Amino acid sequence: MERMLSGIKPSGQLTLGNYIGALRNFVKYQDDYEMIVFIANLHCITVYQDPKELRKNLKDAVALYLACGLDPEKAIIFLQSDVMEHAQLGHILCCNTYMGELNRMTQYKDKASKGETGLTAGFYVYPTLMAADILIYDADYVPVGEDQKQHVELARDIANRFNNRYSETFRVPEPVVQKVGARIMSLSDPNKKMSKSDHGDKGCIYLLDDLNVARKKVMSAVTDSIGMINFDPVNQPGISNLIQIMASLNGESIEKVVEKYKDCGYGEFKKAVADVVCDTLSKIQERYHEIINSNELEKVLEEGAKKASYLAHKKLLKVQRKVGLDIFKK
Ligand code: ATP
Ligand code: LTN
Repeated sequence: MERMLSGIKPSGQLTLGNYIGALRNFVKYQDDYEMIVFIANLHCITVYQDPKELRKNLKDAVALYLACGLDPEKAIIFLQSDVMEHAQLGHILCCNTYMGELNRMTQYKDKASKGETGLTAGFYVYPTLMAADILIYDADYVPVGEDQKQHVELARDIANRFNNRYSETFRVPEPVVQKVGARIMSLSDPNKKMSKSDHGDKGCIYLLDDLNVARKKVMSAVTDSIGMINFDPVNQPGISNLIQIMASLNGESIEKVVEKYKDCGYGEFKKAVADVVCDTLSKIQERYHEIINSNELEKVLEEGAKKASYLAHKKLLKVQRKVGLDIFKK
């Protein structure tokens, strides 16, 4: 069976964007692939996190993984920092990556070009740790949102370079970016991605939002004065975003949604979107409340870390041998 791997940073509460762009797909994939999913807590601390809040976000993220339907019987689910080999391989890959490559990574480039101060070295080498996450398990496919594709491409370059330098070692992974829902936008500013680290953004729907709050956010989504339900992300970014949310959650095509609602006013359409969003959230939240205070979370993470460590350790030893770090064979 081919292997698929992905991770989410718990840098805040998980959002509807994370669900549509990532989690929901992981659940589908777990039946057809050997699925490995983890909580990228090491990536998360590349930007300072309040420890208490981070711990809460981590726990909620695992509970939400399960609440959204990830099944520990089918997928390996673990916390990144529980598998030490990620950071160790990260260092070795860092030594096989050029600063020029890291300078070109959009996530870094954007912040650096805005003159943002206080960027950490961890943030700069973030893509090499991500490459380690992927390559250590020989993943065939990496489902990510549009914004992360460049990082998977770098992981491919690093894998090829390493394989050429030290002989065949890593499988070269393919990014998988879905067509609909790869970039859900903020409801208050549809030109900006819905992002969990934009704390206090009224246009961000959190999976654990009170249903009335979520409904209000949809009802006050920024639209336009054109007054027609069209899928036109350039001229009607707000309405197009709502169409995309509706299509993703209902499993319908964009065209079908447009056809169905083309004669509706914006208010009526927003109400229909709010219904679908609230229905999705209420199912997730029901399951979340069942598991958040059970001992299921600890068991899942312990079991997941055991399985992942076994695979990661074997691979790291192989890499260390290739690089010449060992003296005696282990
Ligand atoms: P941050 O604000 O900390 O950058 P984020 O919410 O943007 O976080 P990530 O942790 O970077 O999300 O992403 C986890 C996964 O969810 C990735 O595959 C990412 O592409 C996807 N994702 C995140 N936000 C969206 C979105 N608005 N639309 C679609 N997919 C998204
Ligand atoms: N950088 C990713 C999270 C992430 C990831 C990974 C995704 C860390 N390691 C490995 C896929 C594979 C993000 O910000 N979404």
